Amino acid sequence: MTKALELIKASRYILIVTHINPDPDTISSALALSNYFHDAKIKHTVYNKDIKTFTALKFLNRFDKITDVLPKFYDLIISVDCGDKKRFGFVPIDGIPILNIDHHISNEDFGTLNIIESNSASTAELIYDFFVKNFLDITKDIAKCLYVGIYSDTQGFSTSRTNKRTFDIISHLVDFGMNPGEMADLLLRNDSLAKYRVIPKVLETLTLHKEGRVATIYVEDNTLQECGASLRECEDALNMVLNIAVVDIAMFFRVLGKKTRISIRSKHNTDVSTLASKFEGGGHKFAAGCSIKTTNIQEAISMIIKEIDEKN
Ligand SMILES: [Mn+2]
Repeated sequence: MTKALELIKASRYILIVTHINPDPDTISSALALSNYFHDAKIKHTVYNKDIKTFTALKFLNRFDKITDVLPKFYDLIISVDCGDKKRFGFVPIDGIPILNIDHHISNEDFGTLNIIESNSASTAELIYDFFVKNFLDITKDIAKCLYVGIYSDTQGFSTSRTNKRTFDIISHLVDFGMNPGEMADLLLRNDSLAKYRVIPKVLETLTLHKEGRVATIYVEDNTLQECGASLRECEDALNMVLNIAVVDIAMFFRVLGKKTRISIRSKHNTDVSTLASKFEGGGHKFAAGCSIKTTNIQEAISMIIKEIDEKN
């Protein structure tokens, strides 16, 4: 039994924490654990502060059990895919042990026990390791969760961290009953009409900077309202503009509360995690994010563009 499983077995009630503004890796990593805990009768809750606005993965077993209400009692936190404690969306009670499972290079080792592997393409792969190292059953439901996390964080097996190991894991997940074709129906061939209304409007905002190396797009609240779309339905636009041959860095801006939130993606070996960290953000080499304290998107765009030098 690994130290992580020892910590789990010694606990009475576990709080699994996924990060604010969730993505499929954090949610599916948590659900893989939740499905195991449920089968093993280990008491737990999966917490996500923003779950009410995230419905994309409702086909995963136990998705409906994720809550934005903290339990009254918990004596272990397992955080998945959270680079720092601010990503929890709440302040944990002092002294509660934290099992920190993550693959962000910027992870601050804030846990009592840290399973951090920044070479790993997804947190879901680290959860897979946890199952294998502890000889735990990977059920079909768990295999589906792990596939979603890996598929999503590798952008469909296309990022530079996708390697033989990724495909070895996927091969095992197929052994455990996960069917990639069925998953593609659920993940890819499942778009809303609103998405196709909003994406052209987001693409209309496309501006190229630095001789075309940097692309910026944005969305405003009234556009979302007109189209009946959510922010998540705009996200493919970011990957689309990154696909333009000359573009090295693509950024998506939107106002959230009193700040402008920026998602940054890159290719051609361009590191954007340092750019995000200049604005107290973080992430990976090719995918990072940050916020700027302004509700003026054009101002936020010029602030970021100023920080991009020839090297990154
Ligand atoms: Mn991740």
